[in-house]
Amino acid sequence: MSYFVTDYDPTIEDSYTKQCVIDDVPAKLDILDTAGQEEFSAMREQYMRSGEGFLLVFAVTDHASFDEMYKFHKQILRVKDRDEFPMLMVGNKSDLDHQRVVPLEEAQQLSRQLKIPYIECSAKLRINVDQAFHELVRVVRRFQISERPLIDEKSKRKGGKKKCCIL
Ligand SMILES: Nc1nc2c(ncn2[C@@H]2O[C@H](COP(=O)(O)OP(=O)(O)OP(=O)(O)O)[C@@H](O)[C@H]2O)c(=O)[nH]1
Ligand SMILES: [Mg+2]
Repeated sequence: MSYFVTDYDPTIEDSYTKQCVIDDVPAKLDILDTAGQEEFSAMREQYMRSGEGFLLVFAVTDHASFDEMYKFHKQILRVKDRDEFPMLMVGNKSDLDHQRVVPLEEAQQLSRQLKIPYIECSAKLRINVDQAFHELVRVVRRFQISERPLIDEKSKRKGGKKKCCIL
């Protein structure tokens, strides 16, 4: 993941694993890089079902890619059947400032509307790439902690045996 590819080679589906320490807590990331092209959109709901957190990435030089953010966000919430879910919107290609067509303010406005954080990065210059992944892990962790009492309540209601959960 630490090299930059200059040719455009459309992704169908790639996966990576990475171990890192985020806020002093080790994390093992299973990263699924999915296709942006419409031809492969049939696979989207499948990976949305299994994902615990999502990076919604567009290019700040391509307004059409930004316009898709709203749709992906909505689709994830629908597939997850939730009002909110861990996601982070990422504006890539921040190095190409002279070709920028999505102003920072426009992206920040959508980020507020969708209630998901926004970060800009450059895969080419390796600016803010790790930060984007780390921030998503923080959002996932916060979400999963906030979900825990709900799970406990459910098992209490069922009147099941007390279980020891090692988390
Ligand atoms: N200048 C610049 N070019 C980039 C950056 N990130 C990607 N590119 C280039 O943009 C093109 C597309 O990059 P990809 O990573 O293949 O784009 P993608 O969104 O994964 O495309 P799909 O796999 O079809 O979804 C390639 O030519 C990359 O070299 C960046 O941060 N800065
Ligand atoms: Mg790709």
